[in-house]
This record gives sequence, C-alpha cells and structure tokens, in this order.
Amino acid sequence: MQLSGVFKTTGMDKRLLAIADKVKNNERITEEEGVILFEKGELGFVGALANDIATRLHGGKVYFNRNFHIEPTNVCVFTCNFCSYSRQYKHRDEGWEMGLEQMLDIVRKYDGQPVTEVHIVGGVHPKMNLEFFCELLSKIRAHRPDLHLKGFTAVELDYMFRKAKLTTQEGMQRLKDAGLQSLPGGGAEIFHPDVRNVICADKVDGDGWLHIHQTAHELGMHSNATMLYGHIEKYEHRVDHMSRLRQLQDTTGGFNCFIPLKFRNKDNDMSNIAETSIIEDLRMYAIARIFMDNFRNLKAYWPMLGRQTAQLTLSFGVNDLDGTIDDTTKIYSMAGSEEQSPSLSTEELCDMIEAVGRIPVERDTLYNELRTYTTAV
Ligand code: V47
Ligand code: SF4
Repeated sequence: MQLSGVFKTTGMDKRLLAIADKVKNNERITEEEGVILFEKGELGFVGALANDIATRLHGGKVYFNRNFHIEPTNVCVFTCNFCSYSRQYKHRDEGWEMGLEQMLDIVRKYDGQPVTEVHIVGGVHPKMNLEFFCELLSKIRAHRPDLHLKGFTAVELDYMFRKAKLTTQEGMQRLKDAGLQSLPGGGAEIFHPDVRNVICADKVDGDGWLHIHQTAHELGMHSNATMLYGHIEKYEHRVDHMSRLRQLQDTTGGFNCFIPLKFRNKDNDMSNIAETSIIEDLRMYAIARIFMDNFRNLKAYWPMLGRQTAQLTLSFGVNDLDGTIDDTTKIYSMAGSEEQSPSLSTEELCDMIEAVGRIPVERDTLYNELRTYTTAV
C-alpha cells in the first residue's frame, strides 16, 4: 500500500491527506500547507513522509565530513539577544582575538591528517577587515591547498564589505580570489522583520542575507542556509523563512544544504524562553524535509542538538550530520548544549549512523562522496 493509503485508514484531517498525496507524487507543498503541517501534523505522520523523501533521495546513506573550525574572535559589534558567545568591544578582555599566526597554527595542527574542510566563523570584530581575512585565506590556501575553505556568515561579510566600501560582488570576488570556496549558513536566524527586529535588530536584514548568498552563487560558489528556531517565532515565520530560501534555490541552485538550528537558552538575553522539546525538534526537521523540496541535503548539526537527538533525526528526514569538529567551536557549548567539548572520531560518527540502520558516507563540502563505510572503521 502507498504511504498516503496507510493514512487514509486513520480518519485523518483531509488537508493532511492531500499533503501526503503530494509527497507521494513528488509535488511541492504550499506555504499554507507548511503551516498546516506545523499546526496539525503529529510526529509519526510528518516523520513517515520525511523519511520517505530522504530514502527516495539518498537510499540509506547518511553523510558526514572531516572538518575543524577556526573562530577568529568572539568580539562582536552586534548584540543579538540569543547569542551567548559574543563579547562587546569594550569588554574584549573577556573574549578572544586571534592573530594570523595563531590561526595558521591551528591549520598546521592538522598537517598529515585527512581533514577536508576548515569552517571559519566568528564575531564581527571592528578591526578584523577584508584585507586581514584575504591574507588569512591565501596563507591557508598556500599551506594546505587540498583543504576546502568555507567561511564567514553573511553578517560578517556584510560588515566587511561595507567597511571596505565595496559592493557585495566586488568584496566576494576578492575573497574568492584569496581562496574562499563556500559560505556557511549562519546569520540567517529568522528573516521575517517582526521577529528579526526583536532578536537581532542591528545586523544585516533578511533581504541582505539572501542578496549575499545570491551573489556568491552567481560567482559560482556554494553555500549553506540555516534557520534559528524555537524562540519567539510563530510557525508562519518558519514557513516564510523556508519559503524565501526555497525561492532563491529555484533561481540559483547554489545551496548545498539546509540546517535548522535549535535555540539554546543558556547565558543569553533570551534565557527566559524555554527550549523546544525533542518532539518539536524532530517535527521541525521532518517538516523542513517535506517543505524544502529543492534542497538535496538536510543537516542536523550535532554539537548544537546533542549527539543522541542528532541520531534520532536520521529517522526524520535528515541525511547529514556535519563533521568530526575536533572540539574547535564554542558557539553551542557556551549556549548550553550538552556537547561541552564537541569532537567525534570517524569511527564514532560511523557507529552513530550504523546504529540506526543507515550507511555512513564521508563527503566533502560539496557533497561529493569520498568513502562509504560498510562496517565501522
Ligand atoms: O547564526 C547563535 C546560531 C549560528 C545560538 O553552514 C545559536 O555548515 C542556537 O550557522 N542557540 C552560527 N543557535 C553557526 C552556524 C553554523 C553552524 C554549523 C554549521 C554551519 C554550516 C553553520 O549559530 C548563528 C546563530 O543562528 N546561534 N547563538 C544559540 N544560543
Ligand atoms: Fe555577533 Fe553573531 Fe553573536 Fe550576533 S550571533 S552577536 S552577529 S557573534
């Protein structure tokens, strides 16, 4: 029996049945239907649909990569209310600021190790400018040409380009020439101004974020997209956010993956807001898988979700767990994640994936498959 046929025997809401039929026929669901899924779709229902889509797209494969992060600084000119990580410039003695050599030392630590990607992201420091980052990129490129350089959220880029008095296209081209290959998905938060103006009013707005990613795509670069969920936003705002990303993806095809990021509430100005339940997290991933029909990959970022919840998402539409990380990021440990020193060996990642009956596949940043692990290494 077809999936939608199973649901027809349960006396389910007709609108949900219509969505199940669309999923079965590989059709796109509307924004209105996205909201219906959030409001009415119970976990088993959305999970079954999402799992069906993921299986159709990827068989049983789940991707991971071998990567590390560089966080140049946590000093930031912006004041996002959800951020537990940043320190204002006037309190910079409480934070960190790395010099070029310090960052190159991090890269050198991986000499001879089979990492394929460095992810560079941090606060927006008023003195770290475009020239500084171009020099960093070209030095990493010269030292380790095989490493994929993924770096800088649209928030960092917007500030860098404005300070350098360059257009987005000119600034992006400079970074590309210095060796930048992809953009991470951070800084997207929630695009809708009713939410953005409350949680992160002073940084680049939704249109600005999308414009930066569109420009990168037009220059032949790829990027990721995130959404910070589980705080003051309503379901309509989540759907609006995903819809704007889906539209840009229709135009450029430049997004590699979508990454819902669960709001963590420790030590920030939104600590009064309770975190979402695991059920709500799983529903979020499943509905993202159903709605984002033109995104091939849905990533659960385990340092933020915790490894067990991340593992659970693999039955709810997720096909990517990000990477080994090697304890090189602080964003989520400082916000209260259970992963206080995030690091997983290749073997541990493979075990996590195999434990839920999936096939671990190492990928590079662009989702080229590098190695399939049939049994844990
Ligand atoms: O934009 C900050 C989020 C993002 C909190 O592209 C928080 O592969 C939850 O985007 N609770 C930056 N989230 C990190 C990011 C990212 C991470 C991993 C992989 C990729 C990728 C991108 O972190 C910020 C913001 O949305 N964030 N504080 C918090 N308290
Ligand atoms: Fe700065 Fe990013 Fe934190 Fe916002 S989320 S305060 S831009 S480091």
